[in-house]
Amino acid sequence: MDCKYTRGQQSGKIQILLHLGKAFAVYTFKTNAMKLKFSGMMLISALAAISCVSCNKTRNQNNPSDNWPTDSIRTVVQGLNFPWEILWGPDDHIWMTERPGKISSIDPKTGDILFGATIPDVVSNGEGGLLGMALHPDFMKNGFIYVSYNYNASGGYREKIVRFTYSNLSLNSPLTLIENIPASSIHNGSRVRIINDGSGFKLYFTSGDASVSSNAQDQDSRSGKVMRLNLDGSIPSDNPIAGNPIWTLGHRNPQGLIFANGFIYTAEHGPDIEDEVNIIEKGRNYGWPNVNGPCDGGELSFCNTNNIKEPIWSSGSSTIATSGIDYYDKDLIGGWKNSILVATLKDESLRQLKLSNDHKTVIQANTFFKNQFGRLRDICISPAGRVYLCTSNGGDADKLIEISKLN
Ligand SMILES: [Ca+2]
Ligand SMILES: [Ca+2]
Repeated sequence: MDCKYTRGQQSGKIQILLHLGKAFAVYTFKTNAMKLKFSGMMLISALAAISCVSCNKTRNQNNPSDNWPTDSIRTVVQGLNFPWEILWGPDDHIWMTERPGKISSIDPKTGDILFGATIPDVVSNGEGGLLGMALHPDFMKNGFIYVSYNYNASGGYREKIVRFTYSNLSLNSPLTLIENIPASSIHNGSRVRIINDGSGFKLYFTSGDASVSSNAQDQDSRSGKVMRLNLDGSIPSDNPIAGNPIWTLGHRNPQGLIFANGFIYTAEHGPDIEDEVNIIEKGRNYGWPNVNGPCDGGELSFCNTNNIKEPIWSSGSSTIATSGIDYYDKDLIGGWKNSILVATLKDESLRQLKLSNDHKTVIQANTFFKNQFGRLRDICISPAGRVYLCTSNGGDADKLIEISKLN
């Protein structure tokens, strides 16, 4: 039984359905004698599927047992062009966007590109282009892929979220969920996540201030926000402002977004001081451009009157350019357990932010791989605990790197 492309109990259940479906398809029209055979096939199929669940469980216990490296740092794919989002899909492939407009899926073990397609109306301008991506929780059934990208509209350079349906090795049926978000050659935010926040699965995504900093404080502008939609693009009835996709305001350029420990964490770029990691709370104001990092000095009066939520970590008097983040809770790299991992661009490093037991504060910060790979844009983590990084150096020389052990 090949379990390579299945994972966890949910996949096991799907496998059972697939087997039964196949048996029904083949044998339902047969005679009584064949019905016996059908029952036998059902049993064999069910047993095979159960055994698959069993071996998947083994594999998911952070203890990889195949010949996949567990003791190295290696390049999985090279020759990439500004990869922006990397995520571990429910099909156990790494799904990736590249800024000029390409979506790929990658076999993380071999580096083989299993699928690639380019979205035709992506316009890459400076830091803009095809940016964030998320897969629907039932991706294996419905093939829904959500992407955030920049395009040219009649009013100028804009950003939108589009849902594609992945089927027959192509992206089909584009459905625009939200559009006309202001965009710029800098500060486009655009990280996308699907999060079950207690009201079912919602689409969360970030926007940058698109070079107009005052828009981040304007609740009628979609710039400089964390926004929240239903998965069909409609606005949830329990958003802070009726009929408005805005969940929080006062963000400069949030390029990190993750849900862990019951919290939504963001990372965002500061100007020349105070990159931030925040915990996102409904309706709160995160300060930009009136407040940088924690509330202090001349910021205090604004903080006191504007429901400001201070960051749980900030970079102080300089910046490192925080981009994609993920939360590490695996055993494979034990020193990273209970940490937010942050890809940094300017600092050309991975930053580990060790969390407190209640996950609300950062108790230690450590730097890894300084100047080793160049600028880092994003991170994803496999169920076995391997960490993947993508670089952002350009020149068709970007890489997907696998970390399974620290030196
Ligand atoms: Ca802030
Ligand atoms: Ca401050």
